[in-house]
Amino acid sequence: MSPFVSKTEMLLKIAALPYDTNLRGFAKAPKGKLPYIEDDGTVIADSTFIRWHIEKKYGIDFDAGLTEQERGIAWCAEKLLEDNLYWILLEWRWLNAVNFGRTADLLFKKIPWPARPAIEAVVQHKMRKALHAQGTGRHNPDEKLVLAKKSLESLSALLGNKPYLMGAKPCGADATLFAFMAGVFCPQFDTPLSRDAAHYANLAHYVERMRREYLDGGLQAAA
Ligand SMILES: N[C@@H](CCC(=O)N[C@@H](CS)C(=O)NCC(=O)O)C(=O)O
Repeated sequence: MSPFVSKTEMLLKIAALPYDTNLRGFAKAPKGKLPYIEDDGTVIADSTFIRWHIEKKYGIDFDAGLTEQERGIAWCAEKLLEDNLYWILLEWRWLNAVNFGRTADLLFKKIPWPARPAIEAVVQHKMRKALHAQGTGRHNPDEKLVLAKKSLESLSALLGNKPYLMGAKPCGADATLFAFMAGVFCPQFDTPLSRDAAHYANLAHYVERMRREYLDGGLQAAA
């Protein structure tokens, strides 16, 4: 449900660090957003700060073996996903009636009527406001699509025939690429990109490869 949570779980998997998930933590999120982690009493919020915490505390360099230039490219790709494509995906997931219905069925299934429609309306209002403030919400559907396609085409070109984003070994940005592409190609959600998966075959295959290699049994949380 959340690419940032999936990214963090994938980082923990790549680092081979054990962890437990807590699906009821949202109310206590220090920045009002997921993910955050608690590690030996220290709370760290935001997937990027979590990554740096893991690297510092456990002596891991997710980008080991990459040149400075490659590290720069990986960072740019990651932030393209998190700070640009994310907003378009957010709109398709939360403001498209069919996709929102499926999301709400997963997230709000235990909330009884009449509270559920009220909560759904509040959530959608919040998303719409955030999208408008960030700017993506001001583009028309064709403009959003052309931006999303450009991002996917760029990522597909960057990945090319390599097994991972920057070469033969996964790097930090692979956790992010996996998380976002798993969302893009998730069969439960209908988007112009998921309908065009064949056009981005290397990215779709990449998701399956990462899933096979790291998730056997699946991510622990569907947060
Ligand atoms: N920069 C943050 C972004 C986290 C984020 O946007 N999380 C979303 C879930 S995908 C969230 O918790 N949204 C709740 C809200 O905005 O109220 C990170 O990298 O962790």
